[in-house]
Amino acid sequence: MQLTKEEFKKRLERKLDNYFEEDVKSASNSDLYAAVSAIVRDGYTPQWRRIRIAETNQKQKQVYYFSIEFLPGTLLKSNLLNLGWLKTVREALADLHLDLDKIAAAEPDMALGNGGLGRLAAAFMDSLASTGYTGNGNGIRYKYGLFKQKFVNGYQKELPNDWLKKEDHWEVRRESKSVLVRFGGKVNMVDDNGWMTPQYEGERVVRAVPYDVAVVGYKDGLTNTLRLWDAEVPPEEELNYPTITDRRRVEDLTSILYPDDSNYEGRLLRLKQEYFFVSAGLQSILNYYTKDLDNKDLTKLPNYVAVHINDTHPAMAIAELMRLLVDEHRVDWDTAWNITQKVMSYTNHTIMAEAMEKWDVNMMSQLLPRIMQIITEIDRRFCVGLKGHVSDDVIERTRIIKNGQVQMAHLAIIGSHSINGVAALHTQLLETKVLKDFYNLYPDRFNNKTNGITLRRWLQIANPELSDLLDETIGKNWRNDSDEMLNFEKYYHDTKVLHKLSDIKLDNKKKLAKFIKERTGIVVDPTAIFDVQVKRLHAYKRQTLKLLHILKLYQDLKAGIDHPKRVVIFGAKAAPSYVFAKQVIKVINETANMINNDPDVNDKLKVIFLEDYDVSLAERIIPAADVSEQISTTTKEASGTSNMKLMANGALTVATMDGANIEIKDAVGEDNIFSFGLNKDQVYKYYAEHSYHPREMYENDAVMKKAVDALIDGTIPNCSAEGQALFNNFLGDNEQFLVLADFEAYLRAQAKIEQTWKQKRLWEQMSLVNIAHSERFDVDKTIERYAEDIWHLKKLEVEKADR
Ligand code: Z15
Repeated sequence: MQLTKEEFKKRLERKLDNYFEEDVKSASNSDLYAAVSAIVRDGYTPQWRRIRIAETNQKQKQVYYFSIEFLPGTLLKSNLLNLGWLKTVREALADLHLDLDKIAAAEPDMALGNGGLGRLAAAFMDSLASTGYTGNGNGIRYKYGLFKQKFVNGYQKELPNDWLKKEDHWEVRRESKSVLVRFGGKVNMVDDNGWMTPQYEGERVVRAVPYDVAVVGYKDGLTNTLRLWDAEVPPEEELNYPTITDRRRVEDLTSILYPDDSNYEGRLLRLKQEYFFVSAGLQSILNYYTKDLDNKDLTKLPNYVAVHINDTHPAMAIAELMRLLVDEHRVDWDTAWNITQKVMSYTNHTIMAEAMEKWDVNMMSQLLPRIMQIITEIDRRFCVGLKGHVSDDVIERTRIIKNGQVQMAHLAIIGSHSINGVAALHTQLLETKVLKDFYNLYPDRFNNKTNGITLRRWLQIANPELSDLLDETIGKNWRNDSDEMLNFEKYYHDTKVLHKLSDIKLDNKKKLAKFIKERTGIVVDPTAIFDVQVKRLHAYKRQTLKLLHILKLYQDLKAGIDHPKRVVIFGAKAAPSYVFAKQVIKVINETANMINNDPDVNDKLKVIFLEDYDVSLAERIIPAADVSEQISTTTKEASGTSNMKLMANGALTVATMDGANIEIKDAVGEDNIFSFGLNKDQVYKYYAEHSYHPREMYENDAVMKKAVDALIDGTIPNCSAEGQALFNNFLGDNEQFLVLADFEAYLRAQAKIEQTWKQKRLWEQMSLVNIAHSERFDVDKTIERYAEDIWHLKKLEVEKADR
């Protein structure tokens, strides 16, 4: 039954009356948000229940995506879209003189992730439901999401993100599915009727309570579950937690999301978090398998269950499943190992050494004595198994425990049947460099799965005008079948369509300009080039290279050299403990201040660093971008996904040949992208030969010298210490990210951008080609490949959704 406008209005009145004793005229946006989201919940709840029953009846294999981060953003509009209600509800509200966008803005952003990795996990959830696979998310219900970023005097300050303050409208507490997770204590193995069984002494028991969030698939899709675990004192253990401090320690387990992206800190609390959600998730899977499915034969587990390990954070799942099988279900080791390997698969998201998790053996032994024993045994058997077959060097390099540390990536690889990278180049580097030894041992386990994005969110929700233009030109079916977006290329010579495209972009830029004015007080010209770099702040992503380009433009403008008008827009959070990243923020903010207030610049250049970049802000910025900055040091960005979102919205990419940028170039052709910079062989040559000498480059290139010197010669006010830090970094022989090596090539690419910008029609044509080819990065395609190659899933058969 499709919802009509009239029916919606009726339901809205009823909800407002029941919940708040308000009517549509008196209700606040946050009341309205609560009422509309309640209607949405009523809309999917019956199907959610039906799907769960169908799953159990059909006993189809299911995937459980284990991830320490999920970053869905807001859910109201996306749930409306997926239910097929978005248009009706928007119009019904408009009839009542209400604005859906304003109501939706009252929803706190569910920021239980840092960046690409968490956003990918959320996209996978949406896609599994939309493509019809039963996929479950397994993660942590952090009380505080990723910190809110503020700038004070140009410095980043972090504020807690208390997203649950107003209660979350999507989650359902499922106390009956609670399980117990054990930490610490001592373990003794005792013989129990011939089975060596652990006896625990003095361990602490924590109750894991799941909060389920419905994942509503698009149109006729499924309604799946994202299960997030919270930690509580078990009612039967109250006496063991007598003080408030004791209790708080339990609650603290799930209280904060570690704010580091691609950077590992060996904190005990983080290790606790990892084990907590892994153990809870696996226990609930086995409960379902043995009780709901009534299956006693655990050797068949791989026919029903796939567990995916998203980066190494959940890699303990391998040892924990072994523990549950061997200790609790009394499966012999070899059989259990066989089951485990078939169940587990692992995605690697980075080749950077500083992101590789290595846990201290002593720390792990104290916190998780039995898990440490099991990992030790896995490691021992791995070494024994290889002895004599490969050199001892290879064994030493690949074993799990080394120098008193547990190499989590090694555990993940050894215990899984599939290891994938997230873009073609990334997988190739894993195979030939970073994980070469493992690739030689297990070539069949390695495969590539290039990342994807939710086009539903980034086009249909974030850019409705462009979506309408696609409807008018290629018809509506691209909304169900992204392949059809390729037909948009047929309009390459269609002047009317090209004009419309540029009108839509201008419109989106006006909206962003208005937002920028509201947030910063700064007026920007919507006809300028909107040049966008949005992503975490990280040395390897090289916001610094953009900064040097800005300084060069500024110096040109001061010297009377003209450039097309440009607004550079940054969005980026730095990990609170990442000193260099924070220095970069300070210098960019001071540079922005200087340029935005310099009358000589005459509004030709503006630099806008928007605070608190998150999914919601991305939805405002990305549709308004002309230029997409994807300028990481080649080999360092595993894939990138903002590159895909920006492309889908018609931005032209300036790109190093890194990560998925290469595949974007393959898709659009080299004439439709501005590629530049060192290739991977040149990068590795610098590292191998220690031949990078940035000071020589700086001394021999007057333009570069002038831009770099601006950091230390007093040009930029109020940041001499930070400017000096950047300066020293750029000129050091061990500067790994090779910023100066790419400077000149980057300037050339930017000059080409300026040239192209002046050819309006060509620009629009390039933009059109980018939009058309973004179909290649539709996350549904990525998910189909995971489902087929790694998880071996079939689609659930359900009657067409009755919503
Ligand atoms: C993270 O966001 C990514 C990798 C990591 O190892 C961690 Cl800990 C966090 C990112 C990659 O940097 C990015 O290139 C990739 O697109 C994204 O994961 C999703 O695969």
